[in-house]
Amino acid sequence: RLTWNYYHNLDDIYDFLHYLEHTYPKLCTVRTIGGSAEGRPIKLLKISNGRKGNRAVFVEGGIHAREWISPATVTYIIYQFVSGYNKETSSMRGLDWYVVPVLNPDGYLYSYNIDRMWRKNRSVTKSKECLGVDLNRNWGYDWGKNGSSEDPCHNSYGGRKPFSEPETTSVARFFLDNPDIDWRGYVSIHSYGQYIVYPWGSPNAVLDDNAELNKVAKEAAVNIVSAGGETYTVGPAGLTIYPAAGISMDWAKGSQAIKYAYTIELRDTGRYAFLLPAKYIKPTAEEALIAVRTIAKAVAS
Ligand code: 0X9
Ligand code: ZN
Repeated sequence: RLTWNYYHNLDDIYDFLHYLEHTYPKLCTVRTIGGSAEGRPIKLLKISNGRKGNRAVFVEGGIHAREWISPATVTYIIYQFVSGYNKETSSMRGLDWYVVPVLNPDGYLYSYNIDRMWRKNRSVTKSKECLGVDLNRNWGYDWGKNGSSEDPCHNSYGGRKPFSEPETTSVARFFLDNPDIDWRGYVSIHSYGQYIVYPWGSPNAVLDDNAELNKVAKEAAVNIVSAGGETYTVGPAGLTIYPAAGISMDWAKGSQAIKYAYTIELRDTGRYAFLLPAKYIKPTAEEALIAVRTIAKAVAS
């Protein structure tokens, strides 16, 4: 079991996934979809009632090492969902969920034990001095453009080519290997800033379905406030936060044609920033759960 009163280490998070599979065998399956640069497993939890024809949503957490609230929130969401499954909305239950709570296990461990502010993975680069690729600049859509760096010593280093990293490749390969999954949603969970944003990450043209994606994001933000939560700013990512190319959300939208692609930047707005105290895990995760439920409703309808 996990609790949400403090930030857990990687082993606890992975054990928790196996605990869920053991406790809810009809709903939960754990799979290792690949390995990290340092050889750690990348684990995925599938939540499904097994019905044929379900649409699917991919939820990705922990791509940035220091954003500890992301894996904490993702594990909270899956626990609330699975443990209260029968009371969940029919939209939630009518979807198959594919969840990777920690896409950057090496980075998470490094941030947890050695350098709290580490962001990237831990892969060896062309520079002798600097390690790590920004996994949210390494995806194969618009790679290397706006807001990514060619300097391995920079925090937004995109890698030597698109999908140079085993962490991003593991997700891309999972999609390739499973052509029958009916992907309709992709949610990438980060901190901080309190944003619910959608493509594009680099400010190209406005999407054809901009109005639809905006409507769902706004609805999520309104639902959060109605539940007594914080304010979340909504809009296209590149214009609302800053331009960033080679991000997972744009790959989901642009390369996989997944309609409802979102990035959620969790609490806060800068007071504690990446060092969000653990007492805020539960309220933050509750807000994210509301957002995910709102997106699920749109995906299912
Ligand atoms: O820079 C990122 O990858 C994300 N922000 S973070 O502080 N969590 O690192 C933003 C990704 C969303 N896309 C854009 N802002 N374009
Ligand atoms: Zn991030």
